[in-house]
Amino acid sequence: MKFQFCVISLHITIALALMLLGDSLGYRLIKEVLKTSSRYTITTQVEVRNNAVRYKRTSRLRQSSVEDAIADDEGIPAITVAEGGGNGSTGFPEVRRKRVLSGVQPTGSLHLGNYLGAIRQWVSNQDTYDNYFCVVDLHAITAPHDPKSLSRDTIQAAAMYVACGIDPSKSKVFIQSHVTAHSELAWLLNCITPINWLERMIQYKEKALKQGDNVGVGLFDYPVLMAADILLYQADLVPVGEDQRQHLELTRDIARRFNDQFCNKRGKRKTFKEPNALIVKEGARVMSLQDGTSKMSKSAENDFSRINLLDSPDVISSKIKKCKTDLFKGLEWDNPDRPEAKNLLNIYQAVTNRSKEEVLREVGSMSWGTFKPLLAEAVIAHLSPIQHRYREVMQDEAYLSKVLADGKEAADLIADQTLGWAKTAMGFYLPKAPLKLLK
Ligand code: AQP
Repeated sequence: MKFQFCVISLHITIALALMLLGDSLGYRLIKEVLKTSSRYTITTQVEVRNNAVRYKRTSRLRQSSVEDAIADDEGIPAITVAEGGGNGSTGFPEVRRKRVLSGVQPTGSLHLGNYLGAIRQWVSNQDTYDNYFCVVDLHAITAPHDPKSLSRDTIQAAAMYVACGIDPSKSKVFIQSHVTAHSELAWLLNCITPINWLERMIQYKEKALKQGDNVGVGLFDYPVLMAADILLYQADLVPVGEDQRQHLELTRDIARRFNDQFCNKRGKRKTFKEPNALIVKEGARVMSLQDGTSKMSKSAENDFSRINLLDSPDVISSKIKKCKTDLFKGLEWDNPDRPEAKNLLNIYQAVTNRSKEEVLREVGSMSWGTFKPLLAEAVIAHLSPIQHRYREVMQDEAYLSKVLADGKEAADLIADQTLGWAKTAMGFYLPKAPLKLLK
């Protein structure tokens, strides 16, 4: 702060000198300084809590926070407080880590594909990024759903994130519908997204075909809600598999269109950051146990097509025993005629944490009959500590509620701010009453 004050004073001195010399640059410089200083002077009190910075507002204009810099793509460094109170004891902002946003739909019990393709990778990147992981329950209702199971599936998914190793002291865990800005921003983005952009979405076409006559507008609009999820947090990176890549591209297009349409004046801050894909590891796509060419999925009718993370050892053994195989001898990875062999080897490699070469050396010459029990044993051993931790988390209701409440609070902070920027940029008349102070 002292430093800023000195810089501002110096600018004013130079500007006054230039004004005395009759130079219009002096006026412009004074204007710039006033503009810059207003950004800092409306912030009166900084507090760090739950790894988030909060600013008590003294102005109703907008909450000046470190996030201002994030959306400010004009060479201003993106800053925020890092985990554990930022740069030591002061708790003042430092250069922020790249932010990641991701989620899983509570459309049923989470399976090995969700874990190996998504959650496990979130866990391993947990110390590298600033993470926001949500259970995307608003997405879950884009297909016909059973109200009786939605809330159970939602809380179970949240507990499963923690059981799989998401550490709430490092990553924010929350439920999408608890942060109302998601729906609100989705509506704003709906109004600027051309229909033909959505008509091109492959996932919509595939899912609509599966749903038959019962296709709701929500399914069509799914990618816009996903864009809102990502853009609200000014996410830098979004972990995506091949199937979600088109949706991320659409998110970037929507962000660019919005910025071009509403933030095109010189010097005006862009509302949204264009996110990039965080490439998911090769081999992380887990295929159905009944068909090595289609992905393992929660909504597939046949429960024997997937291994649910909560399946008992007996169920896992039986599913692997009955999974589809082929008539070839031995096991191999790269034969295009053997998608099932590739899939099961991928799973074995992932749950044993070995290299391809090690796996091939161990099991390459095995028959299916020898390999299947070995695979079942490895999957059971890998999932056993996760299932144990899951039961602990589910039994500790107070803990889980606190995790979700803290996650919501942290998410609200950023989401409301972005939503405010979006509404301002679109020309909404915002409430004039002073905003409630953040506790
Ligand atoms: N089979 C899979 N292999 C690798 N990754 C997968 N993911 C899902 N299935 C696999 C990844 O899990 C994350 C969350 O997915 P989701 O539940 O939000 O949606 P989804 O991709 O549509 O998953 P499902 O299981 O197929 O759900 P339903 O049946 O409801 O549509 C994503 O990162 C996804 O890539």
